[in-house]
Amino acid sequence: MPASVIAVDLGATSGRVVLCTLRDARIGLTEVHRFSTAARRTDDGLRLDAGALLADVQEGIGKALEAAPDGVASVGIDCWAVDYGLLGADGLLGDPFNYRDERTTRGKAEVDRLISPAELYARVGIQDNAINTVNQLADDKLAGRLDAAAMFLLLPDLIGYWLTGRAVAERTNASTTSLLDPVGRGWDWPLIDRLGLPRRIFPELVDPGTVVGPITVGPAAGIPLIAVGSHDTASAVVGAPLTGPSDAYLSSGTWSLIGMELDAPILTEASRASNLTNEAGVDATIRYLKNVMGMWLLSEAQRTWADQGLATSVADLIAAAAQIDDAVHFDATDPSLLHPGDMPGRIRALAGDDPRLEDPAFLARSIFESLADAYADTLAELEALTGTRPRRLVVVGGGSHNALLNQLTADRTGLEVSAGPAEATAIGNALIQARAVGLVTGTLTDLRRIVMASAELTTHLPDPKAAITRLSNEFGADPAFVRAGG
Ligand code: LRH
Repeated sequence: MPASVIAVDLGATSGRVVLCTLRDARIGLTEVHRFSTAARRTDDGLRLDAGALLADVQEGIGKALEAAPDGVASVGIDCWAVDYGLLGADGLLGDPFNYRDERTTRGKAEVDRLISPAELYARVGIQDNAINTVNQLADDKLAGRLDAAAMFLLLPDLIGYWLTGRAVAERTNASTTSLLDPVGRGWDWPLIDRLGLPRRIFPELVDPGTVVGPITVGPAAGIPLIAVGSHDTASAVVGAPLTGPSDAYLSSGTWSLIGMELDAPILTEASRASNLTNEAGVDATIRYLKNVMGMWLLSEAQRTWADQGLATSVADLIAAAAQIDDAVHFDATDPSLLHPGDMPGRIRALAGDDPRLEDPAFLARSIFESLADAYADTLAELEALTGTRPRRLVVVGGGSHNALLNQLTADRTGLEVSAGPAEATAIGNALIQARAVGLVTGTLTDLRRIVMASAELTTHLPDPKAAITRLSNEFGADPAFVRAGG
């Protein structure tokens, strides 16, 4: 049996195909193909080129096979959540919409008309977020786009269907539709009926680790496709080096997903008020987390600056932001920041129009400070709602390279921050395949031991001076007074 598997990881800005090799209880990664996954603004909304995604996935699989002289045991695909394709009798009914399209406002109004947000949360436990599949499907219903639909497939399942001919809905991603019962873990049929969505379009649910079937087309024909944690965040959590239930995680990329791994969902009104979500995790865990806007704030600001002729790189912005110790703070979970458009302008509107925000370095610093605030607030909510005090924060994903943000996070939360691996999603994807084909065995704890043995992790400890400021803010004391030991 070959010791390698192919992880296809589709992120919101780029996709990558990674050859992952398991040897001596360690995992090694070789990225063989990287490509853009960005949505395109068309006359008919913000759309994804699903055909181009498939072509890049096939190209990457071909390159991975060339790089694996002993062959590969399997292939697995993960992708960002909530987006999907509708299939009719003759294939795809138009290019899939992206969740940042404004249509979700219409769809959400329709969902709110048919079921109150409180009742919906108590049933499915998913955050109230315009991007959710349920809102997108409601818009499709209003536009008549479901009439000819035979099937709805979330993006990784859609690509899997094109590769194998078998249509399934992998559970971790299916939970982000807001149409899954988080306890019984099946489609919530009474809810689907109430929303006027046709039952016929919902495919059979499968768990991560299921063999979807042999790939029938392209360079990997004959190799099995394994359903992994096909929601990228589910795979990232598998690949996060958590050492126990009191380790919190932050999957840091386009979004910042900050949360804890639980055994059972929390469906209370208090949980809804904090807008924490109960997404399905691998091995029937619950990913209890919050969506914070993340690096999108910076990348979208960079796009605005580029339109104004100002080229900036993330590395330069971080370096410049590290030289500043002043910032304005805004709510990095505010829904007004979701859609594409003038990000500096929207942040200025949220942060009281401070003219210093014209300076990219000051804006970057303000973004990082505001993200760290949101992380600290969320950790406090997680503690209150789970009854478990987070002991350590494990940051994974591309954002784990941002040492300034890691340090601000340690200072603001008072927790040890462990950073890495940046490729946790591909690792989590690969480990679930490796377990399914028998290359490794064990629980998530065992799989995470492989991550810890393979990755270089960096630790950021809270600065004692920041701890004094934090405590004095908490207790309302004057920092000078605290310092004087009074
Ligand atoms: C991160 C992510 C996140 C979802 C969003 C749609 O890539 O999957 O977990 O909420 O994208």
